[in-house]
Amino acid sequence: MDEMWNKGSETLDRESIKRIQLRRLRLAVRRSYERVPFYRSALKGRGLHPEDIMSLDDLKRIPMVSKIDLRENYPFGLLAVPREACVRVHASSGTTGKPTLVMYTREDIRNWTELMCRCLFMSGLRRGDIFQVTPGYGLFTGGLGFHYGGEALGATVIPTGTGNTERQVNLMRDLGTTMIAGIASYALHIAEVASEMGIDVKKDLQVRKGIFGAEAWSDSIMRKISDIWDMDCHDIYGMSEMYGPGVGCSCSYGEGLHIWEDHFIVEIVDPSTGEPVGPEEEGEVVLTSLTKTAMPMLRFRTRDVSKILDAGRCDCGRTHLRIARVKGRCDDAFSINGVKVFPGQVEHVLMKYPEVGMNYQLVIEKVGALDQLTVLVEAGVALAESHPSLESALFRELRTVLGFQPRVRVLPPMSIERSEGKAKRVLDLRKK
Ligand code: DLL
Repeated sequence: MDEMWNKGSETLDRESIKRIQLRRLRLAVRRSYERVPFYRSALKGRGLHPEDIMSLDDLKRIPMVSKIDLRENYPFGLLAVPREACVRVHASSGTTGKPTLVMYTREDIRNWTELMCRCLFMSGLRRGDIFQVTPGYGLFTGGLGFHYGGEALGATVIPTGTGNTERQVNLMRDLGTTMIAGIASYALHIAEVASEMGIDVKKDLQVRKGIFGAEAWSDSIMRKISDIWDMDCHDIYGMSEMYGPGVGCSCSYGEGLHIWEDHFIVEIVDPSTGEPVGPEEEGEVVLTSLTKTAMPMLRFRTRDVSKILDAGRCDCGRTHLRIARVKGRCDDAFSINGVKVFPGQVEHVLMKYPEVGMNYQLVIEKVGALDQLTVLVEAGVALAESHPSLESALFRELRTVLGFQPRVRVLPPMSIERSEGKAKRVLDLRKK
């Protein structure tokens, strides 16, 4: 049994969770109907009145919302409170065109902070820890989300934000940072920069705990980060539309992520039809916020691919259901001559090889009438001359996993461009 930040809420029995969910869902639907014209007309369009929501099963009758609805109602259209009641604005990262903005009341910030405390505590953060927050501060929810959680929990927070990696490493060494939060690919980049500075992250730094998220990262990347840093790693999930990071997190048993069901309802649907999939089947994650006041979100289509794991009790003692680690986004998957590929499938193969370095990129082009996938992968620092044998080993395994023949090119370390935010893994030149 794990220690917990909020044992009462984290170990609620199933009946209590359902009761809380129904009460909060009915309230959220009523507030949305009464205060947000967009929701009122969407619900009316289905012939639904808030009083029709009598059980959790009725959730299915509510129409789903997507990022497009947020953009169309930019900037204040989905507010369920007067703008004056909002104390914070964030935006979703990586969007093209109009950003999708999200707003928070004081109560929202309080709830978000509570969820962050649960996740951070679950990942090992304690009073007395020195906690370095490396995701960007600003419109991205990563920096301030971790910051507020870390402070409320009572850790000493270092708000470095992203970038200036040498300074990050110097601070880690000088202040004795014990835990870091970040985007998974950035944890690998920090280790590379440290090694160029002559710093061994295992021996010279005291960072032994890490919490990462914001992009899909495979089990093998997690193992690589754990090995390089000698660190206990946790996976945290979330999105701006649901406060930010903190929707769920992996516990010390590491089997998927607990989703805080007293604040969110999770559904998994078939991305093409929107219909629920069977138990433990993979599909698109759809989330309903139960406590957000400024911008309630009813059945938000995340585009993320996951599945609900066995809802039985986890050995950590928490009762909130678990979803599998997010595999990617429905729109990340690309098709090579009709074969569907998730970048994570390739990553999983690459990271099994210790000779493989920190970074990779998938380039897709048209060669004549056919699609061609080239896997660019950096060699680890230690690899000098055996590129051809690594290339052919990777080629053989990728061919088996993917079912077609990709090209594989092993490049020198540090030759693929780094990004300070989420990594850009796929370069689809067919779209240019
Ligand atoms: O990325 C919030 C966040 C910050 C989460 C820091 C975790 C850590 P957005 O910029 O709105 O918010 O992007 C949300 O990122 O729909 C997923 O596609 C992806 N994502 C977030 N966490 C994970 C994760 C933040 N643990 C989008 N695994 C989501 C896989 C993740 N994908």
